[in-house]
Amino acid sequence: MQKTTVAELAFFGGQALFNRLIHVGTPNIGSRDEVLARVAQALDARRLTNFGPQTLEFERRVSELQNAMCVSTCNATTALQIAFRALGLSGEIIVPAFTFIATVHAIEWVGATPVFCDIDPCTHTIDPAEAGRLVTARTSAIVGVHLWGHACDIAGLSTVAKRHKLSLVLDGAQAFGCSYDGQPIGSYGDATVFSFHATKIVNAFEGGAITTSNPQLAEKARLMSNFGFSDYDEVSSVGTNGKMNEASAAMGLSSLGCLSDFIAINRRNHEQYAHDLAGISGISLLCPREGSNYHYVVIEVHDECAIGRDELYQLLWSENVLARRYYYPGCHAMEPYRSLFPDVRHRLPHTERLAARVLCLPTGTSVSADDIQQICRLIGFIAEHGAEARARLRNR
Ligand code: T4K
Repeated sequence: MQKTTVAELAFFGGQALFNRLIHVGTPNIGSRDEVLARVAQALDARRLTNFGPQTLEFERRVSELQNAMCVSTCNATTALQIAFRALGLSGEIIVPAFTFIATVHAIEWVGATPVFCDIDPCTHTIDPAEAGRLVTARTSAIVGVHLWGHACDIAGLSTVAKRHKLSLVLDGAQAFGCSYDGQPIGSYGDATVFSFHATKIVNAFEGGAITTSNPQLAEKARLMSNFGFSDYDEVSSVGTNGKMNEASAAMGLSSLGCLSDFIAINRRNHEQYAHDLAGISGISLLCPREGSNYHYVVIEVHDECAIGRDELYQLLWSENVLARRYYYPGCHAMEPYRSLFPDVRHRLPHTERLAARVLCLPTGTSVSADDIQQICRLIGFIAEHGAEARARLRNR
């Protein structure tokens, strides 16, 4: 039931618009039958992990799709840590502050120092010119993040990395299925890391991968993901347990088979949001770069909007629309980084501005056209009656 008065908003005592929770990140399930059959195969074969046949098949499929070598992992955070260790990174690593915290934690975890870089306000991805200005004698790498499922400026970053002889690692956790300049996204940089977490476009319950065109790096990463074992009784490097298991690979393979359908659904949803949000004063929708997988629907709530981002967020949650403030307040404003680098926010104006304005809206296979229409009408209603809603919120 759409609202006709502000008093009907659920936050003020009305009935919630949806009688179920609508999340950002509800998993795409794909073919349930294929997943169950593949898990049964693993059980029948009693081969559950340690590079079993389904994991190897998953790696082959990823490798074909990305036109690069693939090392599967248990998640993307571990994949980032392994990639950084395998590349021998140390000292300072330049990274956007506007990303999921895992990108930065992985740098800190391997003992390097994250150097926060601002973003391009149009694409929300790392600004290569700013990255260039942050290079010092201690810099070993730049980490670009393909945020929201669209590519960062790989050409710009590659130029800076080449000029200063730095490694370029690309965090493609959100970007499986994307392309850049017509090529699969995983074929760029020294290494790209993907996530196959439940909330990602291709999911393996939990999972990750490193893709690279460098065979020595792939070999090192592979050893590191399995404790450094090079043979039954031989360990040849430091390592961790970063292996993917067979149930995850089963889910991942089934999910990969649906990738083009998932992208098409995301794209259709995005187009509908663009249509249904058009004309709402003070709200804009991020237009993804060419080659996107449309995995996130990202709006900005501008100062001209009659309602603030956080107020809109609060009102949407009461209606069971669980929009997310990714990536608020920015990695630099979370511990331990807030204490380690208390002054860094002054050189991150775009990050700070966006962290206060951005809202991600639900999309993916669990969200219908009707859901989107209702969500957009609700946002339009709140924006239109923003002054009254705001006054009521303040008086509570
Ligand atoms: N780099 C980047 C740029 C990343 O975005 C990520 C992860 C990583 C690295 C690290 O990748 P992994 O190590 O995770 O492979 C979620 C995900 O947990 C995280 O994987 C993802 N990025 C991040 C953007 O989103 P949270 O803390 O927001 O997750 P959570 O639990 O709030 O889940 C989101 C919503 O999804 C929930 O409100 C409900 C729904 N959901 C979630 C799960 C797990 C379901 O409906 N079913 C489920 O099974 O981080």
